[in-house]
Amino acid sequence: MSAQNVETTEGPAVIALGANLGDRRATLAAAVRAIADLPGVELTAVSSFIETPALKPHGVDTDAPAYLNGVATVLSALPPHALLDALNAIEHANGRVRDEHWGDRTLDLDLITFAELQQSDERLTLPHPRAAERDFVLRPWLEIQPDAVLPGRGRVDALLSALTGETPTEGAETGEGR
Ligand code: A4P
Ligand code: MG
Repeated sequence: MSAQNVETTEGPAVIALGANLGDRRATLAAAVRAIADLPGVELTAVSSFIETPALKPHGVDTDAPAYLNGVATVLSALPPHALLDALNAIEHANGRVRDEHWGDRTLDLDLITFAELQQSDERLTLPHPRAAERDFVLRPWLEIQPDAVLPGRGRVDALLSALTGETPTEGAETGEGR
């Protein structure tokens, strides 16, 4: 196999799942099944689902319904934009309505990383621009991939400890992420 078609090369990808309306656990489980059923996509791991307070543009909102968040990893033969389209279709099938920015939602699927790609256009930014600041993404990701690295930002364990003030357990002395 030649490596000339880098754009369409199969890649490992990280998907963040969130829900704060309806039967959150059932919705996330349905989303995981739908991801696993996508042609060209192999589900490789799913984290546990954690309860997190809703983050709104003005800060944490404890009056809003809490989220259930998790992370799944896949091996995708779909290129990044096609994978994002497929994730949007799964959101739509699960009743997602886009109105308020960061509004409450039955299902949010974000593409956190696709291989080592660092790129941005009007539809897709990789890695996801806010992933490094979100413990509800980093913590479940770390659970299923302890050596995870966020391209351009460094090790996920170091990013999470910088965020929470917790000491990383081991091997996180990258000098990045402070
Ligand atoms: N887009 C660009 N890059 C990406 C990417 N890497 N992954 C574009 C997914 N989408 C990407 O997203 C808005 C636009 O981003 C899309 O048109 C897509 O092409 P959206 O899903 O329509 O809207 P959104 O999710 O409300 O906006 P956004 O900015 O993606 O919000 P976030 O960053 O996803 O935050 N609190 C808790 N506790 N848990 C949560 O999961 N989630 C959010 C949403 C807010 N607060 C939360 C949580
Ligand atoms: Mg989103």
